[in-house]
Amino acid sequence: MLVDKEQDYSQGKHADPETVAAKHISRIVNDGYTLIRGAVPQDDIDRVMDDYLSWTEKNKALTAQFKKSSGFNSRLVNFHSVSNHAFNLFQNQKLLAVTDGFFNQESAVYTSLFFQEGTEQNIHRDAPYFCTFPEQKFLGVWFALEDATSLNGALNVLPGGQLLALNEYAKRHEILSKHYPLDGQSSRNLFVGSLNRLKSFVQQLRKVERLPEGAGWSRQIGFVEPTLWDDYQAWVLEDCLSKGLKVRHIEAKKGDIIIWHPMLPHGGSKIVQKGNTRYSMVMHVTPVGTQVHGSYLFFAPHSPFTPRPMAYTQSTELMHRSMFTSGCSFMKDE
Ligand SMILES: O=C(O)CCC(=O)C(=O)O
Ligand SMILES: [Fe+2]
Repeated sequence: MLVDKEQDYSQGKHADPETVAAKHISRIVNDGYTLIRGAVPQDDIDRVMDDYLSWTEKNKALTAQFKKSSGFNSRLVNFHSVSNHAFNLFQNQKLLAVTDGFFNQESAVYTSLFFQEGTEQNIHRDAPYFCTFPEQKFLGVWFALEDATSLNGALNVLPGGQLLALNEYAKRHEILSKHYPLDGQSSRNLFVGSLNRLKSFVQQLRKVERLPEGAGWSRQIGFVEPTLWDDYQAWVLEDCLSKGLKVRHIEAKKGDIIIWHPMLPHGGSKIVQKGNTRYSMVMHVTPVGTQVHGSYLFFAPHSPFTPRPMAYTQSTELMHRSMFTSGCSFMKDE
């Protein structure tokens, strides 16, 4: 396993902010991720931690219901919507220069996850559950709220894996068809699907309601599809390794930010020293107004789908950069 050898762009001749942002963007495109060292002041992180501890204290009974066998809390979804300090992590000029620059558009938080310990997640691409329309209008933005090491579980990435995703519609179709056979009129449906997709794009511009998701398939394809997810991620890993890509382990310091490409395969390394926390927060970032869909679009990109207009909050200048959420909640981790 390789260990990240990050170049520090914030020093010397690279120090001009635009040059720094451009280097990070080019690293996201070419390597699939970048690391912005020391981007968040330590005090700002301490405020987020204080908010988390007081929120879990205030919601003690709820928090207790979401304890894992390790004794730590399950992931907390959209904590940024109840903690201004958490949301402020995103209001970071170094970060916004990169995310806005990558999209060439103003970026916003779609959702977020707050983790108390390492996730030990297998290598995966986020894309099936963050399938934007059009695709790849997404970045994973990960904040180290304390040091993440090989002991408490750091991030693992497969640099270059994002470049292998350019021509994989046939593979997605193959995975889908294994579990969701086409309903007898396959070729006709696919043809109609392509036409409908074109029509749907036009209708979307006109904001008209359209056909249900996954029309043409034997049953409705949902937003979250664990079977399709598992098959797809297993194939992604096999494909990357067979092409010689190597897993890289990224140790991060409290205050570092890691940004990953929409198609970068990544995961959480094993927690070697059990019982240690690894506080971190990941924000799923999209250009303001972007529609985010799920498996029904990712695995059947030529089928019609219902548009999902997304409300991005407009109440204050600050919250303009966030999608409207219905508050924060735990998601059971095990
Ligand atoms: O924090 C980690 O260990 C991985 C997080 C992740 O993969 C995600 O939130 O998409
Ligand atoms: Fe992920």
